[in-house]
Amino acid sequence: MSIQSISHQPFDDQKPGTSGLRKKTAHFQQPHYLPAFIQSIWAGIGGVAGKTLVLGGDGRFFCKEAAGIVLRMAAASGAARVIVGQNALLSTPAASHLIRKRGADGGIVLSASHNPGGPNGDFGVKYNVANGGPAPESITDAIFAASQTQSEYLIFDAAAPDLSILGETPLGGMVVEVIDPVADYAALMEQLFDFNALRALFAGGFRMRFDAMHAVTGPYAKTIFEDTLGAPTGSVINATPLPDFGQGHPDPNPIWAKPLVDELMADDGPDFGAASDGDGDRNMILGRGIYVTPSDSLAALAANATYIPAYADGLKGVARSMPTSAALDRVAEHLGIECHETPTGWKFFGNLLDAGRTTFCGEESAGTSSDHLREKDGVWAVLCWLNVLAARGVSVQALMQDHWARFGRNYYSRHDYEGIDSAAANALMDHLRAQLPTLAGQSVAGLCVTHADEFAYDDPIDGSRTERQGLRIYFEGGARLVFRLSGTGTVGATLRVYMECLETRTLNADPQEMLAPVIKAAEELAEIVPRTGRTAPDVIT
Ligand code: VG1
Ligand code: CO
Repeated sequence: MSIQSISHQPFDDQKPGTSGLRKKTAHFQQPHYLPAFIQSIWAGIGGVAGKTLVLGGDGRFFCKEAAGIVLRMAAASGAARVIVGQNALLSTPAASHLIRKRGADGGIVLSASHNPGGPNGDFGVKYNVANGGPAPESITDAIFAASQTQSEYLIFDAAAPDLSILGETPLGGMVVEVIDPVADYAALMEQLFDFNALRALFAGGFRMRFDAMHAVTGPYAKTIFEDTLGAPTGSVINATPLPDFGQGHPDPNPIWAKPLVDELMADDGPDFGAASDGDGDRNMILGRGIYVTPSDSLAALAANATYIPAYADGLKGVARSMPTSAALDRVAEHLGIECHETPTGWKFFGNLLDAGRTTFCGEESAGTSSDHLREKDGVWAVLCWLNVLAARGVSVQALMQDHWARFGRNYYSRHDYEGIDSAAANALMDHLRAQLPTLAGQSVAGLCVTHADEFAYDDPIDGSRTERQGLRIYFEGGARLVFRLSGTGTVGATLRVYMECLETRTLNADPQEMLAPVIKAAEELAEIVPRTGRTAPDVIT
């Protein structure tokens, strides 16, 4: 066995986006591409020698091969130990928990999250730091800088151990420790929630359907909901992780999880429905006859947190990404706690969580979590809902009606225009940006603009500033419009348009109808149709 040093041309496109580096699978499979990026990670974190890492992925095509490459490279560069999920599986929240529990220096998650997988799909690599959370921008910038000049990587020429077998195996001077990917995470969940109340809930005939979308949460959901809590077999569907996610799109929203939504909308549908994404950090929540938007789910959980044992003493504060609706703000005001507004991407919650300034965090894109780890956590969010429903003895529908009656309803929707021409998308944003200073006081589509700006975030803990995080237009009466370009796509540009309005009287209308004036304002201001050539969004959530 020896260490090989391989030379290559540097790559110029390895800038991590909102959540790691994502590219077409074939792009990642081209010679030297993945190893070059891994070597850049080692450079960006000040070397891997002597360090302990956690490694896993969402089971998508190329994960196992990629895990072998990471292991051989970690060994070649002197890492002490890599803790890896059996068969290279680990959900993103489970990886975050393991990093914290084992005191590891960091971790690598092989996933493109909600993006489709397979030879023609997407692949991705995320790096998490010692607190268990996504690497902050200072580190992703250092990784990118290294990737632009680096022309050599080190790799062990021996094969990595068989990852289907639990236990420790040496690889050079490094230890590869293959662990059960579910056990530690399931034990953590048992500490946070009232599992006896949940067992009683299912024993009483409560019916739930959890769609794992052929992605990584299947084994976690089976173990926790069926084996531990007694939900009937079959409550968890699409539970086996498949390399191509069964040719599906593992994004838990009403478009990609439509069969589940249809089932819950039936008169005799289950009491509760949920789905998770490729790497298990997202969640979608449904009750019989109702879809709960992620923004509302976050607000409702914050309002009911004290029904959950881990949060019985109340929340220290809450945080949401900027495009997430202000429903959370209304709850925070009522509770008298801080509510932080951060840029899109979980990495911006890390400092607030570490400093004890916030307990619950969430994003409109179906991410919700707490200070129990440093990622968003799909199964955790589902357990929160089940625990609250069990403690209050109400349905999802009744809980949300009660919530809106107390706090008002922030009608909310996001319209995505996917794979549009990058130059056209940038021109659209530039055109909008140029209008911002003069919008206040103007009337657009019958709505009066109160103020408009481009969001920049000053981190209250480390003082870092992050600019250009989305264009915001506020209207009289509490309506808001936000525009930003996605940082997770792999083809062209994706324009995201986020709309909300506040209603305190009409609580059960169709969001698209309630938001019609805001949608019209978005089209007028951004000239969406002429500039993108699209007459309708690709995805409406
Ligand atoms: C999207 C979401 C964002 C989320 C990110 C990663 O980013 O909008 O809220 O944090 O995906 O989620 P963007 O830049 O495409 O809007 V995941 O589940 O990939 O880890
Ligand atoms: Co994800």
